[in-house]
Amino acid sequence: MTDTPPSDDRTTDEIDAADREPLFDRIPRRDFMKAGAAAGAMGSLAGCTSLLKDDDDSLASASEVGAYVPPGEHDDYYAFLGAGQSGEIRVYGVPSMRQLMRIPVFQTDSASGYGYDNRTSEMLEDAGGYTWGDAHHPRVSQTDNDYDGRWAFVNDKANGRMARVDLEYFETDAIVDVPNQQGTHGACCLLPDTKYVFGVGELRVPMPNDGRDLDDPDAYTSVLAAIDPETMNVEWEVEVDGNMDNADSGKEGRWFFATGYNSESGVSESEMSASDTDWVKAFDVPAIEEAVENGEYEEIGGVPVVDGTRDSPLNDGDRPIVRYVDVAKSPHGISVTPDGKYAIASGKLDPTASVIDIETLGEADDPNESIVARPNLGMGPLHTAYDGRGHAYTTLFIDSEVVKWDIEAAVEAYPEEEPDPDDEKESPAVVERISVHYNPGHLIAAESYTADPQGDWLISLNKLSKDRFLNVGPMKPENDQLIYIGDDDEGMKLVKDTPSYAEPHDASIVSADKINPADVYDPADYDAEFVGGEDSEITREDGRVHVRMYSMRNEFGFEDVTVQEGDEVTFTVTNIERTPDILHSLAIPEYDINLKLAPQDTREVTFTADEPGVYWMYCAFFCSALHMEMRSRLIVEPAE
Ligand code: K7E
Ligand code: CUA
Repeated sequence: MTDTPPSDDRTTDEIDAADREPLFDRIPRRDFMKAGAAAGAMGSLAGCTSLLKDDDDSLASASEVGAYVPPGEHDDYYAFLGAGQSGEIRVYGVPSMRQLMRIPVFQTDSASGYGYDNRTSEMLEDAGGYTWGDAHHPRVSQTDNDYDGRWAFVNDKANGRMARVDLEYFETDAIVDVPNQQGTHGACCLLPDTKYVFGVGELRVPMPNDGRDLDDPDAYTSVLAAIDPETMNVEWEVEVDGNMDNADSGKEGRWFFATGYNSESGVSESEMSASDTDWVKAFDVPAIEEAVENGEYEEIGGVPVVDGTRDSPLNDGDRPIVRYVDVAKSPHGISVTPDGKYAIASGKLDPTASVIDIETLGEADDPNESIVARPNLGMGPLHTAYDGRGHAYTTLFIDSEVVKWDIEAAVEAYPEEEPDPDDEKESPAVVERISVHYNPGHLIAAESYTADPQGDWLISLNKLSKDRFLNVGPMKPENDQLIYIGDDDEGMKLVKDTPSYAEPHDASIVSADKINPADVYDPADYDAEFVGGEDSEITREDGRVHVRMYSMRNEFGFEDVTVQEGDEVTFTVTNIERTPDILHSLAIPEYDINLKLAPQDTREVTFTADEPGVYWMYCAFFCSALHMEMRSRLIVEPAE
């Protein structure tokens, strides 16, 4: 962001200040001074934990605002967090902010055995064989613009994938490696009914990326991918100009929106941020489907790819497939208001948000006529959430604030002509601000992505915690802060700090009664063959050994399993218990095997017994007083 070469001894505050410099001419001087003074004050108080005290009226205790959930009681909401480069989805209870579960998606996980049994390791292998991912945007499926509790989808920004998590079992059940997409960034279901899951390609690459056009960046493109949520098949893609970034769906089944930076088609930072404007791309989904039906596409990477670039003939007529709306430079987040009226794109490198009137967008000849407000919010607006009472809440990355503003007030205040760039006023639509700690990325309010947000809780997903927690070394936790937004008169209240492991991005908060997880598996729901209490057997054929056995407290189906060195061995193991919460596992030391076995679940693993010896197969979940004794021997006899 700066031309000054970084020196080794700058403080974070100095770096923050340097980050502001290139924005200086784009933001009101008064706000800059204020922000600078705040940064200075923060610096002088570094290490001082009394920065926020009881007399700070932006604070509330958990019990004051109903955030105290006593031991043994349940939360009102599930929050599903895309845990960034940890590759997983994390599940919190809200408002307690207790971490309830981690769902591995793009990474293997030793506790749950994810990536160690045949089914999940083959799924990861078929999806490209990558061992990590960058999970940003977990979006829960909806029917009629409300959560239906079936699935959560999440993108892999690193390796261009989309995954589906089954919310009956809270486990990843499908991953697709999206063709023609190097980084899948934005992710969202087409609403109201989750007809598609969209993966938004961020990085522009040659099409196809097979060695052609290596140094011809003008020929690179990014694509939007429409994925069928049932089959996880990529149905079609649309090629566009410029990078894409975040995305959200309209509520009516027609429009899908993606922000984008780099309308310049540059490859360096200065090239990518040269222009003062970039686009929000509005995809007209039925018009694209019609083009696909009419065969107006090219097949690339096995997928029909429709040309949605600005010069495309498909954007020529009176029903263009993609409308390019000019917005201030490098917009980042975009989200559609609960009533479906507006799509709001946050400026990132510009202190404003652009409010697009969706109905106008469909009618006007010039898509730019659909911009109906551009409130000045503060420095580094990234993402916006809603309370269902007409307010928007936007994170300000550089100012370390959440700003609450009134959407209709911003529309009323918008001048007919272009806003004056020297206008120093913060938007009159701003209701209040609250400091967060520090540098928020996404924020999410309860059911903000539906037509009916709950309006009580908001989580600010902050990138830095600096000195707010005990020092744990150079890599600090992130800080997920719970903010109460349920009382417009009293204002926003900061209730909790929650340290979290790198690095939550987006989240979805869903009312607890809309998610119905199972307690035990239903064998009809999986392919592996259920091995009942009577069915244990060992079959051998041509160097292949298949061991079918049950598990239960406190035994496996066989006390000993003997195989020959070099045999290919398959274990099919069922936990035959029906008691909720009693899990077993089959861990085989030195063969790198760990199958998690939840009640009524069956897992399979295949390996080559290439090391003669005795291996104690044991259960790794502490399941009963005789858990230590729950073990059997794998005996591998040396080859003759
Ligand atoms: Cu802003 Cu990937 Cu949604 Cu992160 S993106 S913050
Ligand atoms: Cu079964 Cu421990």
